[in-house]
Amino acid sequence: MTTTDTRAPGSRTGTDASFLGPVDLIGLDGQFSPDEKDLARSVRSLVDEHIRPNIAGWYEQAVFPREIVPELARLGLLGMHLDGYGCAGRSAVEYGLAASELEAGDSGLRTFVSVQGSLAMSALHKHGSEEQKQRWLPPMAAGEAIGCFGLTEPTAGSDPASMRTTAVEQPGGDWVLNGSKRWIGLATIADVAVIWAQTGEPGDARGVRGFVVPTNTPGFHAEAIPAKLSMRASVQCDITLTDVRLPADAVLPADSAVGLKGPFACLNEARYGIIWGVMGAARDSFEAVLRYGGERTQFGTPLTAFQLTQAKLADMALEITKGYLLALQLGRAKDAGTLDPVAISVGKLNNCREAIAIAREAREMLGGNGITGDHAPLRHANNLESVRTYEGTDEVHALVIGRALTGIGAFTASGK
Ligand code: TGC
Repeated sequence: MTTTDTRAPGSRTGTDASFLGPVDLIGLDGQFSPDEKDLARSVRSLVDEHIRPNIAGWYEQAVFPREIVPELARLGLLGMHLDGYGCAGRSAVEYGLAASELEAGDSGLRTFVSVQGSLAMSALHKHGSEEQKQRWLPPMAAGEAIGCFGLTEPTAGSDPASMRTTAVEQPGGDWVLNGSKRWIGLATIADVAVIWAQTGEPGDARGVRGFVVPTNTPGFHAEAIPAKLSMRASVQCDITLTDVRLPADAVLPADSAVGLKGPFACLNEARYGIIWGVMGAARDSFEAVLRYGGERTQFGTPLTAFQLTQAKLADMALEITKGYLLALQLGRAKDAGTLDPVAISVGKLNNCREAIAIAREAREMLGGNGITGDHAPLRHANNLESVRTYEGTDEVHALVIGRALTGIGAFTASGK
């Protein structure tokens, strides 16, 4: 038997005005401060005004919309969690909410903010000299300079310690870099690249150092990776470095940047943003199918009146709610300075896995119409293929969690 609730979807008692929309059945809204919600709403307005009307076209034509960069800068979203140097100094929770709203628009646009802020700017902010920070951070926060972060290589993805890019110190102190990087977001449009290179013996994780490389340095070449089936409104690139000569002061000098813990500290920032971001894509997929299901009639009944549809919507809502709760727990810990990298792995693995399942389920519920660019879920699902892979695959994060649970590293057959 079908009973009808005359209230609109999402108008349940206590959640009438939840900024998270109809998915918020447990009053998550009350866990956020007015400032946090205001920030989320302004990012949502930016997405509604500048991204939603155009994203299907950008995605189809594989265009990264550079014109969006000043808008992101105007809201203070570039390096927003950093202090000083023109950065907004926002909290981790605010940063997470912004990532979530941006990714409700498209993962590629959220990735721009992550690569610029969490990777390139964080590397400079955490590990750079005062001169490096003064030179690059203010224009990067203003969107006048774009940065990229080169860690991954054609043969070194999950295992960055095996990188082959070398930096050799010359008599007189200059450095010469040779090698290649792959899957580097924004490299073709970047003004500056933070390149991680081996200064010691091959495979020596402690020999890895970071270098600040203006992309107009002779020998630096970036090329966009063509024919992607995911993150099409975003740029990922190959970089080749051929005898790139840098002055002595191009190295990131801080002790925190000596060895692989230098780039990993930046990956923690980007992984943290993903935990929130992907829940935005999941929420947008859920809302798309909730709307569609209320309008689309089959067998004389709106799809949302079918029990199987409601069961799927309920499962989606549970996972989105749990995903936001997890993100919020980690965000509050980050703001308190107590966030452990293992907890970031928990969030990244869980929320990516659930978000992609939700986006795929939403596509299925849209039927044939769901494979067109008129509906977001398949675009989200395709994008999330990249998001679940970059910044640590599911397997890497499962093994980080496994090591924390058992005390045994199982990354290699020899049990490292
Ligand atoms: P191990 O090699 O033994 O450790 C090296 C040092 O790093 C420290 N460390 C961390 N520090 C802070 N945060 C973390 N999350 C850290 N993980 C490790 C570690 O304590 C050690 O420090 P020290 O002082 O002893 O030298 O590494 P491990 O055995 O701990 O880790 C193994 C594993 C597999 C987990 C790690 O290699 C890993 O996370 N691999 C995945 C790498 C990854 O996520 N790659 C994606 C990079 S993203 C990119 O380049 C392109 S996408 C971005 C774009 O769009 O441009």
